[in-house]
Amino acid sequence: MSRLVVVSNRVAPIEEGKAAAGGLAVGVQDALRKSGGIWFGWNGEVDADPQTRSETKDNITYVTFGLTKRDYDQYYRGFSNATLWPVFHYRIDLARYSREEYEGYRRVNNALAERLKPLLKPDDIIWVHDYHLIPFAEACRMYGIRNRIGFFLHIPFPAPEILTAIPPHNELLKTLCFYDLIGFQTETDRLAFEDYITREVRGLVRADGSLTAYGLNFRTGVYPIGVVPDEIRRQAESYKGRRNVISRTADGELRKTIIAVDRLDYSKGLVERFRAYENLLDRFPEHRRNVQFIQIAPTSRSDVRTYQHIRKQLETEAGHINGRLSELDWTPLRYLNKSHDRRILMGLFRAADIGFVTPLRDGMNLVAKEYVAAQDPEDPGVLVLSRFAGSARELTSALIVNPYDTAGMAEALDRALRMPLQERKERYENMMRAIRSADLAAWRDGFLRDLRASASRPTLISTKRAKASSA
Ligand code: GDG
Repeated sequence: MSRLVVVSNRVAPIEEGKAAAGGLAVGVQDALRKSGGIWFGWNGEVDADPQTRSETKDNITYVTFGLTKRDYDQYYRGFSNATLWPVFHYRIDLARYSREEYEGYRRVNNALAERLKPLLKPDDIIWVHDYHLIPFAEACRMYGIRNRIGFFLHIPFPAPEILTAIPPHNELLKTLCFYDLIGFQTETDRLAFEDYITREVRGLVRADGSLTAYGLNFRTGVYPIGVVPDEIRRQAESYKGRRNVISRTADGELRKTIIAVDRLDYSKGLVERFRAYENLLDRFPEHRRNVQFIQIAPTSRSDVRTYQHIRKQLETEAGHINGRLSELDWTPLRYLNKSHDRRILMGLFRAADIGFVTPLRDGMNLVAKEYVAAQDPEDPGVLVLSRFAGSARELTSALIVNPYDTAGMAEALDRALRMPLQERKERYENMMRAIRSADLAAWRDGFLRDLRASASRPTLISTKRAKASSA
């Protein structure tokens, strides 16, 4: 079997079973372990003189490097996270565009391709992850890399009307078409991409699903990322600390618990969620004192300005709710702005009566699937899920809500709090069927099968030109 080379912005910690390892890291590690290969990406360090490090464990070599401050500012903090992330999540209002940052983004992608080239064998297949690396395949072709290269977009692909807000959208999309296979989380994302290709650049979509645009031939596919349900259930069952977390009412009853876990990001709809919870307590006062809401939201990308703003806004909102509604023996909302061990999270999911997952836009949202997989089949909780999460396409037995509808979300919470056991079980079983049939292994194997089946590309551009554009 040919070796696998994974390229992603960040390389996950090397120690196996590390608490922080999320779904993507587990899936990638697993795929690499099967065929052996390289995981290539940034080590998270910013350094004046960044070094490349290589470490081999069993059949996987981890090749990581640092970024200079300029590369970090332009490629990571700038174009990736201040332009692409907000626009791809439909937040043009939060996006900024700087030509220098875009050039930095292209420069870093070129430099990474140049660094990867000497590590490759002719029959390696290359799997590239996410929006930081859209132009990576084009850069590889410029350096004469002829291997099969596939790309998976973890976040949504926006409608063309939104995408075209990015000034170099056409150039950016052209670079994307250098991949042999482009994978999306949902059919909606894939159709948005096809819409751009057919309407903006008059590309061709053939009956067999292959596409031609900008003189390039490539394929697309839908590969919803999944979880490892049995492992989640084991982790959830092994957590013994829930007694300390779920508080009791004056009568000694366990309080109904609503749980939410997100990276602190404006796409996750946290403010809207807090307001919906407040609306529940105002309109259905019988739940007061009998319910608690635990929101875990570890800080992310804290040096991007819009992230500092959302953090302040949430602190204000949480303070407002607790200040207005708390009693001496009841705190309605517990907002924890720090990360927790994965086993604890899975245990909390199992202990909670409601998983409240309401992003304004999300490629998939693994938390929704994790919450369901962690439940006790004999007494499962209820998932309240935003229609704008990719996972809502599969988890149709959740209570589906619109995160812009505060009153509607409060009503869904009320319904979930009252839902009889039989209905909870039926919904849970339907969702588990969907989770099992599209688990993490299905995502990985489906993508790699299609990538292996695709034809590798000839070198299109001379190495001389590549050197000039990466200088
Ligand atoms: C992107 C896309 C897509 C969260 N807090 C802690 C913690 N987590 C874990 C969760 C989950 C993961 O992080 C978050 O995954 P999500 O899918 O919910 O969201 P993003 O981080 O935005 O991921 C998303 C995903 O890529 C995969 O393709 O689904 O749409 O935006 O696994 O449990 N883990 C630990 N401590 C925490 O405090 N250990």
